[in-house]
Amino acid sequence: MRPTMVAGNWKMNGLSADAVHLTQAILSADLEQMRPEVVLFPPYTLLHAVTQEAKGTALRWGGQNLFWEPNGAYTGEISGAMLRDMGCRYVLVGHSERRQIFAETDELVARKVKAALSSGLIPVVCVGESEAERAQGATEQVLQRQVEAILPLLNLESNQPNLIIAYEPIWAIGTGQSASPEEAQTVHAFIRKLVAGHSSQLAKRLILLYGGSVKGNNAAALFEQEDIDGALVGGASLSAGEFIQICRAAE
Ligand code: G2H
Repeated sequence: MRPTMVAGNWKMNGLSADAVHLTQAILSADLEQMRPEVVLFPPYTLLHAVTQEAKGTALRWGGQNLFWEPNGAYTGEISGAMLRDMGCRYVLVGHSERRQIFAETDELVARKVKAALSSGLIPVVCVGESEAERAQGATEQVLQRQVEAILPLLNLESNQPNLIIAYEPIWAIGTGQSASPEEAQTVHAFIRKLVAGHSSQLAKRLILLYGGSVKGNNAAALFEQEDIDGALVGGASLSAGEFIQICRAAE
């Protein structure tokens, strides 16, 4: 059985007091007893507050993005080493908001994944098709392109995958319209098959998260699917009660 993960992507939301309150409320759910790895992705400015609350607990945290250079004259950017310094275990790479709003290409995403890996972070690489691509029947083509761009970075010498993939159909993000469990399963199986083309062993062990309007009331049905190993949660992760409900659904 693969491990499960529930991750909260807070996006550009929250001030220090919100981070303290939300982290404390999540910690009150006794995460040690839960099966999924529970991870928070706060904005950079809140990493310190989350770290202060979560250090020494089962809760993990990560950055929402990183730059590929380790340091230097890159105003406004954050490196993998800086995230490690904040105790991060994970980093999101290639979220569709980064790809769409900040023009991140597959090539840039791959550079970031490489930088994350060499900093000792586990990249959670986001992939997903837009509404228009879906309507054109291009879902598999888009995913193949996005996934193939990062697969050369899989460490084939290890028997544990060095990255996580999150499938987030863009048409389902923040819209309240999640993919149905069956639709998501079909795509997850496709992604796992692409990975199996490089290593069947790693494909079996790869954690594949679903993201896009996951809520307390639809998480369990998604998690029942064979190839869905957890969720990357946006809007619903800003409510401790709802986020905990999603974590419990992954038990
Ligand atoms: C997709 C998801 C979290 P939401 O972006 O990454 O957001 O759950 O709000 O659709």
